[in-house]
Amino acid sequence: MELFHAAASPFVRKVMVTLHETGQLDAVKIVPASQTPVSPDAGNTAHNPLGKIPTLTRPDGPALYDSRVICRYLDHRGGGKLYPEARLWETLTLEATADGIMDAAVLMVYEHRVRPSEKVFDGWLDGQWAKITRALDALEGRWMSHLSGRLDMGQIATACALGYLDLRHGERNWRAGRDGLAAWEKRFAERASMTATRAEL
Ligand SMILES: N[C@@H](CCC(=O)N[C@@H](CS)C(=O)NCC(=O)O)C(=O)O
Repeated sequence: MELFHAAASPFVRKVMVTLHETGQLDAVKIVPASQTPVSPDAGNTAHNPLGKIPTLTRPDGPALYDSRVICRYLDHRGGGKLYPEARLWETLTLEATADGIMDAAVLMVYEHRVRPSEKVFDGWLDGQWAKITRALDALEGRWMSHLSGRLDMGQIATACALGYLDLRHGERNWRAGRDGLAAWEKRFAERASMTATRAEL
């Protein structure tokens, strides 16, 4: 299998952490890909019409995307422990919450990197950050017990989302007033799967 990859992408990191945690790193060849909405990667779009990463090609079927599909596929292939039946809907909702943080955080980066500076819309940036703060407050207020349970995909996605906030929006200090989430992230970041996939500024 081939994984279209960029180290800084939090969505790609979800896949990489899943490969680590399920012992399948050797099953995947990394293919570097770099794109934005206005400059797609031709190799990637040949498999994924949306032009986003991660994309996973397979010898026995069409390419898979997006990160939620790929992670679920890899978990199924690797033994099926990361989406426990007993708390499936909670796990999927937590993963969706984390993915939503990533979506908003990535769009904020594109707003500065991709849009011409005279067209940057501060109100829209504020709206994206407001989504992130509401989601972080929900994590701190409602999800700590789930986060502290057995490893699942919701936890992996949350850790990747928080890691991306540190990477790209560190100055906004997401930890302020969220001691429980900050302490959880500190512990989770020590996992070998997380240290092996950390991107540098
Ligand atoms: N929902 C997708 C989001 C993936 C995504 O937004 N990836 C970014 C990189 S972090 C990308 O490829 N952006 C290029 C684009 O939007 O055209 C997933 O979970 O995989």
